[in-house]
Amino acid sequence: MKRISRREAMKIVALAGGSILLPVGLQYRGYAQIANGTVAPFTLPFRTPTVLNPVRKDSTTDYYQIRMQKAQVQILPGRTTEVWAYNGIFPGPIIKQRANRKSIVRFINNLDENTSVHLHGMASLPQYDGYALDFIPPGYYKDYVYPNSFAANLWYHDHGLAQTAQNVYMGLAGMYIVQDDEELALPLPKDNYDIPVMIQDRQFASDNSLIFDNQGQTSVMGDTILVNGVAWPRMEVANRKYRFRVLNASSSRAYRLALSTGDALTVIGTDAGLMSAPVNTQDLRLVSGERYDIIIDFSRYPVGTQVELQNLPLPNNTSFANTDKIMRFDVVRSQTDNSVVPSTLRNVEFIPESAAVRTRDFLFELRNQMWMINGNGWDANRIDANPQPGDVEIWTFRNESSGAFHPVHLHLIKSQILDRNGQAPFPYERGNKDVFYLGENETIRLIGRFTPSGKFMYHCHNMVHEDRDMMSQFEIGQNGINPMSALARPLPPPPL
Ligand SMILES: [Cu+2]
Repeated sequence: MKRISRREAMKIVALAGGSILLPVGLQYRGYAQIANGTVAPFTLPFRTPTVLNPVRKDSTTDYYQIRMQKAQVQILPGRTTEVWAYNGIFPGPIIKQRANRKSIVRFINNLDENTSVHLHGMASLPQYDGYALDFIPPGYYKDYVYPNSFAANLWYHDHGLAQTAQNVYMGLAGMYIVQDDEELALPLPKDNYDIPVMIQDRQFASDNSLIFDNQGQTSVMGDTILVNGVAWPRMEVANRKYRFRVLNASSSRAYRLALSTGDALTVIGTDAGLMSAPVNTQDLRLVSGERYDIIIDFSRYPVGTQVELQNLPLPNNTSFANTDKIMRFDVVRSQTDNSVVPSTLRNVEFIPESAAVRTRDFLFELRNQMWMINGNGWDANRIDANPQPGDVEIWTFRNESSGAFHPVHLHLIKSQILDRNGQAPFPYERGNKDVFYLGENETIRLIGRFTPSGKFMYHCHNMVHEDRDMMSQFEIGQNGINPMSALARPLPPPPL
């Protein structure tokens, strides 16, 4: 944690016009907006990212274009911060799409880095899944095809081999929301009361530039919590229900969300869509890549109440002065609320254990200073699991260490947790998911149906671990589409 000397503190006070009295020797962080590199929690207004409009539409498809570029953005008071951003905004624009309408998204690389774009949670064909070696080099573009086959809260982010952590940290992440008629027909909070919440942690230098420090290939843990790119925002709300689509888009940090009032959060959806029924929970933990759809009912509070969204402690999360806070809701007005959280949300098919034709075991561990799965690192020429199309399998993930947790992510398929250390999963985890919190000394078993055919990655979603080298691949069936079969092309592109 950064501390400043008395002399530096006096200099800051002088720069601020001498109007702020700072107790001598007090750590400045959290006290006032007085310097670059910091801001007091709950002083900046909440905002949501821009929704991207398609360049054009036809009867089946919406066509989008996103340029990856360096940009200077205002994150903290004072100097701007250089980011590597989709369309130059941080975080990237939100894409909202209807289920079963196709998207074609052209990503243009105007950065100096290799990139690869993964739409996390989408059942994409292998050549559009953001395979780690399927680079869009600087000066190239690639058109990704997305089927949008089911409603869920997804996100697109960089997946370039060995540089995912830094590319995402510098800004390459955005949300992608797919909705279907069934979900839209539910009386849940909508429009201005349906809010995306992307949580990330960052560390800033005194000139407000981003510091990327992976602590010797272990984890990136920032001291500043950003929600939709704003440090610890303050959101004015009405005393009614809101829906929050929460995504942990941090490189490494996990969160354990809770309300300062001690009241329950109502979970209505997991990574891959709505749950069968809402679940109330006092707190909720989520690792990098995980999404939870939650309802907070502010009608419990009189106008004038301030409710903090807190981040409770978790092992192997590095704590700083204000990393126990995420954002604050200020109940500022009363309003009638016609929204309802139905007791049945969706018919989620739970696959019975008896349907599984095979079990596979995966050990996630640090070996010889490398993050490994079953003793192996990444090798594009090696396949570590080969289910046949339509097979139901049980995969067991083991973490025998107390020194790290691992967010395990499977591409392509959605699956369900059977148990964790032999116990039922948390009630709020009982839905379709694609990222699994594999905690310290935990063993989890999940069940999923592997279809359709093709070669896809699975890996730790602590992006520092993923980069070195906790990533492998499965292949469903034989002779599926090669992930490298739709390579990026040099600029300029033809019209979309
Ligand atoms: Cu890991």
